[in-house]
Amino acid sequence: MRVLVLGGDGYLGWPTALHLSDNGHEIAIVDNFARRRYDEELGVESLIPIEDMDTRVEAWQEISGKRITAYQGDLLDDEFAFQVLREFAPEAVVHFAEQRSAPYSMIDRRHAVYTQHNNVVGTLNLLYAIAKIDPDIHLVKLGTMGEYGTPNIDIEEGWLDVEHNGRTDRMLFPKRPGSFYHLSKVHDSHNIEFACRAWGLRATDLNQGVVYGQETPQTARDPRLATRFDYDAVFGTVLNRFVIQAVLGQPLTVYGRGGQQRGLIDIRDTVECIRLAVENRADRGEFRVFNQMTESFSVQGIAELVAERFPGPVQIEHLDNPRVEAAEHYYNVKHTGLVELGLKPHLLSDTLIESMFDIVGANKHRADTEKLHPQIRWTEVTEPARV
Ligand code: NAD
Ligand code: USQ
Repeated sequence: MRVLVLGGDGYLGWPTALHLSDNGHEIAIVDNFARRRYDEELGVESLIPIEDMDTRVEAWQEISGKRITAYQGDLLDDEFAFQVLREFAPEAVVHFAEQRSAPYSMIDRRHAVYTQHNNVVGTLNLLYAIAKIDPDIHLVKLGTMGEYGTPNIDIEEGWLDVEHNGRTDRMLFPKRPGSFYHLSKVHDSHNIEFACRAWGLRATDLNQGVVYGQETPQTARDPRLATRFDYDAVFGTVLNRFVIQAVLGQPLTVYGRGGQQRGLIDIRDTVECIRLAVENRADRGEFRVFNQMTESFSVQGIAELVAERFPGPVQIEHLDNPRVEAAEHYYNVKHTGLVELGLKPHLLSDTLIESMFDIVGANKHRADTEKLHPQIRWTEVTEPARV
């Protein structure tokens, strides 16, 4: 299939492009390199060195003999979005191209506005481009488990059968997310569901949990194919952070008591889930939702697991939680849709953590320990003087 990967320079977009290319699909990627600019703004770098896009694409062609077309451009530029869809004529579009950090979206008003504008308007431009150019294109969109929040009932895959005052309906599962970033994904989901209903588009919304890991079979073939690995308090995700903290001999930073629970997924399963969603497309008019996670853990449980596996002493520190989230809560998520399509999950109890210690250990000299400590507090309302 011809698959366009939006956000193809990012942590997940690049390994997904390689995985799909390796599986025989014809791939083009789009990126505006915003993620590399957030690094400059925050004064951090990926722990593992990454190449520029031209070098990555050339290296893949040299190693696999397969070509990936790269477009530089911004989804906020509607003419660009329309032009790429016309030129590449994809059968599926995989959409990763959003600002994805919850703490970044909570820095101040400017960052909240940027996040929602970038994510919601970019997706809206894409919906119009698909509807106008070829409504048969399957949109595979990265959402997040955090859209649901932590309700005191079981979390279904996107939809909920409701009985109210003797009447029943099938409704989008109620959402109660925990940051302006997570809220941008809720707004996207509603816009996409409406476009499926109004224009007969076909879409799969993948509510993905927190991703961990750095290598996939394709990225491991050559250092020039490496994907990024974020460890700082703004973009680093919880398990990746705990691994580098253990390696550096720094305390693991559990926020609050660590009773908050999350769905997790190995990066190798992320790329496979995308392949399964692309190859098994939604019907015209269907807004299909999968919960793209394989296991649930409490944050304290993740810290204890890392401490248990690390071959050395590890200290766990409980910091005042900089976020607003439930200290303890019910969490039971249905996630069978992707398994029914053929996903065979890698579980955290397997050997991945050990291999992460090695990869991270080899690059630990690149870490800036100053960037490990969280500075952004959800309860502070920060209004910069100028936008
Ligand atoms: P990332 O920031 O590494 O990658 C996103 C890419 O999109 C970046 O390369 C960025 O430059 C690009 N981009 C952003 N806005 C753009 C725009 N307007 N036009 C063109 N390109 C743009 O993020 P990631 O970790 O690879 O996440 C990818 C997607 O998966 C995101 O939508 C994120 O919300 C979702 N997700 C990520 C995780 C995770 O743990 N990393 C978990 C659940 C969901
Ligand atoms: N946490 C700690 N200590 C840390 C870092 C995080 O206790 O040092 C806690 C947080 O308080 C939170 C949990 O770990 O309860 C997860 O935090 P995270 O930063 O790993 O994940 P989150 O902010 O939710 O965002 C990440 C990605 C985002 C994606 C989301 C999936 O950055 O793009 O959407 O995971 S989910 O969490 O399922 O919504």
